Order: sequence, then structure tokens, then C-alpha cells
Amino acid sequence: MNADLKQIAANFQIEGEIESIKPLGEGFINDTYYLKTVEEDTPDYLLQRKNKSIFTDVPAMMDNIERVTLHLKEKIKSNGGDPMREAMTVTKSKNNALYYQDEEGEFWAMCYFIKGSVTYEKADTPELAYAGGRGIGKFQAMTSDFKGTLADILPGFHNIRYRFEQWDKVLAEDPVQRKAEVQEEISWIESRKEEMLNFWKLVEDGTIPARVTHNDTKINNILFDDKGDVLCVIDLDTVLSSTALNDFGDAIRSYTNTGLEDDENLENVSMNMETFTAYAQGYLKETSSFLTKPELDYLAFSAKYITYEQVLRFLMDYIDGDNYYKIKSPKHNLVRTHAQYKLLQSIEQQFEEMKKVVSSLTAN
Ligand code: GN1
Ligand code: MG
Repeated sequence: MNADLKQIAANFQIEGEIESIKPLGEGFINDTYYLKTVEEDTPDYLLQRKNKSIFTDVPAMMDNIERVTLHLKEKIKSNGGDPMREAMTVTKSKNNALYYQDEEGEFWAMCYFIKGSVTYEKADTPELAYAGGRGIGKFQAMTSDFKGTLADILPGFHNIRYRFEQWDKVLAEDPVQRKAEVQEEISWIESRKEEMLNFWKLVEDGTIPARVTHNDTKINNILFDDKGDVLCVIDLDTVLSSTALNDFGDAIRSYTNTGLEDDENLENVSMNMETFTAYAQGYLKETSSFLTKPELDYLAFSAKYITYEQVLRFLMDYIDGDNYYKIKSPKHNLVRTHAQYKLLQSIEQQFEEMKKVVSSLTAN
């Protein structure tokens, strides 16, 4: 075991003795480790080094997480649930802080590992998609009366107007001379600009309301139990005040993809209508009582919006010289761009059908 990691972990209020600390998962942003304790009756933990070049205010981020999870726990308790299993629990440092900062200035945070929980990289069955939809739906239902404001720790995160500002800047600079090579890909972004801005205007003028949102609802950010029901939502780094549509759209981008997010074989990639329907069913079961008409009207569109945004973000990172996402090969961000574009095209082709599904699920 890495001695430094053990030293870092020792700064948190851990129950039990550390047995091992091993790297876990495929996150693109933070580094995550699984900390196992020796004793059977003490919890295991997840230790994370937060990416401080992306999360420039880790204390504010951790404060958002703590306030949202405490709110969730109150709700779960009053519903007779188990707050330690149905919400994430932050483990504090020995100084009672929500993070620990090491000598190099790196920020570390810890949370309980929920025993018996399972994560998936793909939604292989409609049942799993239905359960995932209910999970995010419940999260939004339980936070719908959250009082207070969340710090905007990632300004402009799913704001396409802000993304276009970044985009124009990166294209103007073309720092590693890759622009010439991706002219076609650039046209995919440019040709849909207006459509995306027209939607975002409705968020800006309040037609579509702001709520507590997760903002990173891919399937591997949900913990399921061994029966396939959702236990809780994890990876709360991006909890922000934004539109609920981002959470629906990002989940559809992840759950309905018949291929991988970075599939090299584009034949594998498409939007699966059955998975879409199942996710929408689960989600609307929990949320249709409080979502507004404009939100319901744009629910299907949000899948287009977030998938488009993801094409833009991967392509922009490629043109910028791969500074944001971790990559596994030199053209990884370009491979991701192509795979997500294929998914976007598939969503566009099935868009009318998607809207019909949402209408039929919300008609009463
Ligand atoms: C990142 O950290 P991770 O892998 O859960 C990213 C998301 C992207 C996603 C693409 C803070 O999420 O916005 O949609 O990769 N998170 C951040 O898979 O940028
Ligand atoms: Mg994650």
C-alpha cells in the first residue's frame, strides 16, 4: 500500500484499522481509492483526491455536498428509511473539516462506502433504467424543498452560452494546431448553435426554473442494491442550482447508449428507445407531480442538449491539447467526440418518438 495514502487517510475520523487502500474506478476528473478496514464490523471508505484545477474551491464544494446530504438524510429518516444507506455520508477530518489539505496543497475528501452496493457502467435492462430514473427522480423530489443557496462552484457548467465563450477562445488560440484536422467536427457544433442557445434562453429568463441538481447523472454515479433498486446517488461534486433537465438529459446520454461513451466502433452506438422509455417512466413517477409544463415540454430535448454539450466539451478539450479530461490514448478525446456525435445523431433521428413517449407518460 502507498505509504502516503495511508498517512493521508490517517487524517480522517476512520472507525477501525486500515487494511488496504487501492485505486478504484474510471473517473475522468478525481482520483478515487477504496479503503478497506481490518475489522468486519467497521465501515470501509472511499478516499478521493479532488481535482483542484477543475474544482477551484473545494471547501465550498464540500459544504454544498454536506448541506445537500444532511437535507436528504432528514427526509429519509422521516420516511422511515436508513439514512446511512440511502444517502452519501461525508467522513470528516480529525480537525472536523469536510476535507483534508496535504502539504502539497492537494485536497482530499472521504465518505462511507455503502456495503453491498453495486455500480454499473451500462444499463443492460429496462428494469435497471427504470430504477435509475426513479433514483434521480427521488433525489430531485427530496431536494425540491431545500432551503438556502448552493455555492456556484462551477460557473457555467451546463450553460451552453458559457461553453461557446470557451469554445470561441480555444478555436481562436488553436494552441496545439489541431483545428485544421477537425474542420468537419467543428461544423457539427456550429450548425446547431442557435438551436441550443434558443433552449438555454428559457433557462436564463426563468421559464424553466432552477432546482437542486446533480449534474453528472451517468449510470456509474448511482449505487444500486443487489436487487437492482437504487440505494443512493453518489459523486455529488457537481451538485448545483441549475435546471432539472440537465440531470434527465445526462442520464439519457449515459443509460440509453447501446455502445460505450468512447466506442471506437460507431456501429455499436445508438439511442435505445426502450431504455429511454423505461428511464422516463421511472423518473416521471417521482417527479411529474412537481415538474412544470415547460420542464416537461423540454424533457426529450434535454437529451439532445446534454449530448451536444458533451460532443462540444470533448472536441474542445482535444483542440485545446487535452487539459481537462484524463485520456488513455493520444486521440481519446477525438474518439469520444465521434462516439458522442453518433449518439446525438441517433437521438435526433428518434426525437419525435421521444417526445411522444414523454407526452404519453404525462397525459392524465
Ligand atoms: C466527468 O468525473 P466524472 O467522470 O463522473 C465530468 C462530466 C462529464 C463526464 C463524461 C466535473 O464526470 O461533466 O459528463 O466526465 N465531470 C466534470 O463522462 O467535468
Ligand atoms: Mg463519477
